[in-house]
Amino acid sequence: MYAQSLNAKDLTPVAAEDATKLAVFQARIDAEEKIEPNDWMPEQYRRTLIRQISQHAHSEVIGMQPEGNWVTRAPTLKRKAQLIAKIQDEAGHGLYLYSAAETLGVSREELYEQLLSGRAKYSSIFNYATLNYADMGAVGWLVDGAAIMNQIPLCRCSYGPYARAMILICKEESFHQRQGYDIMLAMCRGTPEQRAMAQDALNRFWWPSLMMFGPHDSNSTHSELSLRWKIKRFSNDGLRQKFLDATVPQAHYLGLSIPDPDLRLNGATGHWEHGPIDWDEFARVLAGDGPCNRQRMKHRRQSEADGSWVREAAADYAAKHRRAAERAA
Ligand code: FAQ
Repeated sequence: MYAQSLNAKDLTPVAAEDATKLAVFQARIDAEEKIEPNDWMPEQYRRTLIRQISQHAHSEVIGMQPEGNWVTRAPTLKRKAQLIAKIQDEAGHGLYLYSAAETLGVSREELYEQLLSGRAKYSSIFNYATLNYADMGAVGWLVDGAAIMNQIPLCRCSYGPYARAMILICKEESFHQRQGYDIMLAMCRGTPEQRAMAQDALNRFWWPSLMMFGPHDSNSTHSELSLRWKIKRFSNDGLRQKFLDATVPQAHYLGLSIPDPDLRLNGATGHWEHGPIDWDEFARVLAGDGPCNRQRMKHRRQSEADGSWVREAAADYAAKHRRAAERAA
């Protein structure tokens, strides 16, 4: 996904790295030591982290849009305050993550440019529309639920700044997931119309949430190296399975049905099994042809343009103070 440019041809392949340095690096990873910004690291480790962390940051920033759509229409003051707090958290996560990426030697301007030019992508899930208020419940419950499942292991990522950033982020994601489930619970205990809205939101967000974990392991290009370097701790399918096992009973508790006729509990393994995922849909969304890709990018570019005067004013103000300090020196 993300910064295809980061897969550029000038990348030093792992095989071309200094063998001794590589062995020491791997031994540190195996010993669960954290890699810090000034430590030696293989070029591909750096690039993989920049790609993943920046994608994650872009996802948080773009991920504010589907929810921003409902701030003015949240049903009560309490729900509105929760939604605003959640969206603010997501802005904060984006800033944290951009800072973590910057420690790897990439500038924030470059990362923004990659997003705005469409070279860097963001999570597929944020290209789906939020059509009714129950979607705020489904996003919190399922999307933040999937995000936490993926992100708790990232607190143990081998790269120190990313791992440390994830600790606060996961605490906040946990609140997000709970407020989403609380919305679903309230709607499922409400009128038949509210229950129908909750079921409709689950129907639309179920499959895209499963897709969030990425392609099947057999098609995951980056997993092997990311697992070896302990950037990822679990494979895409491994995390998807954990999500499924945690979420299906939650749906049943709500009295909702999962929109998957093939869903079954495997008595022998004790795990839930899902039907086939529509990978063509996933590919279309990644290629920029999902329901809201164009709208999301248009909005982001407009926000960037609208904010340019603030950045210019801040830069002028900083320059003015720098000149004053120089004159006084
Ligand atoms: N969407 O080889 P893999 C959130 C791409 S934050 C789009 O398996 P990897 C909070 C992948 O880049 C959500 N593209 O890749 C929130 C690669 O393409 P490339 C974001 C995807 O990196 C909640 C190709 O497919 N979370 O939700 C997706 O090892 C509510 C092959 O894939 C993170 O970013 C996808 N879903 O594993 C905010 C967590 N999946 O680059 C607001 C950190 C895969 O070769 C509201 N990221 N691709 O062209 C990760 O853990 C990993 O990057 C994965 C993908 C697991 C997402």
